Amino acid sequence: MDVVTIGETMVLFTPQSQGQMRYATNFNRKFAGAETNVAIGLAKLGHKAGWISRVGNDEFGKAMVSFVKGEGVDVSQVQYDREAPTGLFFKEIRTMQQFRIQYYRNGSAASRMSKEDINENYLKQAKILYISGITPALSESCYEMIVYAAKLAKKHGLTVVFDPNVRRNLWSEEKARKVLLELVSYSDIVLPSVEEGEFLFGTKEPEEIGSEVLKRGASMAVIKVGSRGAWYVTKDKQELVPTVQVSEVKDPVGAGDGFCAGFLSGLLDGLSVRESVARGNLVGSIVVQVDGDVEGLPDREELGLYTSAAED
Ligand code: CKP
Ligand code: MG
Repeated sequence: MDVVTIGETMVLFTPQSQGQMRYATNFNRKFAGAETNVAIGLAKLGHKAGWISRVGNDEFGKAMVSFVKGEGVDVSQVQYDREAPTGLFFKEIRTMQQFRIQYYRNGSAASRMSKEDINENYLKQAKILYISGITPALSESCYEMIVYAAKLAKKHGLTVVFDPNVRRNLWSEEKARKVLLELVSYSDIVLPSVEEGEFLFGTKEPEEIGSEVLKRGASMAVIKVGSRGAWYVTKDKQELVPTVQVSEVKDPVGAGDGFCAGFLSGLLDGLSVRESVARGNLVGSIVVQVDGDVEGLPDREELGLYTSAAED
């Protein structure tokens, strides 16, 4: 396994009409969750990715596991929970620029994950553990599990990659800041957006966000600065890697996960940090041009086409 991820994936409903969702009667049904968005992105690019989770023992849970498996991700560590349902969320499209997320995930099967869901032998054979700040917000047992998994990964020499993915509607600001900073201190690579960096460290300057991350023990921070691209900060070097401009953003949700998949794919291929960040930027820019969080993730062939177009 190249990358193992742990987290909740939900059924995603998107109204077929724009505007207030109360008037929507027809919805598209998809699946999304930061951790599977990343795992699917990596699998589509030919890497070996696995997903640890719990889903309800219900029709949605079964469809979701088939979907994620069909995208090439190992689902051998996904448990079916007989007592709790698969979580749902809705992406309300106000205007093409404005999206609102509504979760129905309280008490979901995934929120009942705990340390017992982590199989040490499975985890230790991977190169990278990817975690996000969403999982510890789901419940106390999820928080404990993520801390346990991060420590276990460190013990076995995996690279711990952490995307803070701040979700203010899941927990209080104080709790979020405290727990996310704790997780930064267990991580090797931290991938915040500039807004998340500001939330954690009180500064909008990518250089300062990067130095705060490094101070806490990580070896690299990559700060996503929206349509400007991403800044990477290591002990020896820091620079902005600009992204390609897109003519139309159809759906910005999932851009950060696309970035992460592209960036990790570059590192796994042995590219330089700069080249890996550029691949992350490119994948993020492709994702936002397609409706859905994973539907735009490119495969190798598509990535090649886009890469040569970006170089022209
Ligand atoms: O930060 P991103 O827009 O890349 O993340 C989007 C994902 O996991 C989305 O798929 C959703 O299911 C979630 O973040 C979440 O729980 O908010
Ligand atoms: Mg994000």
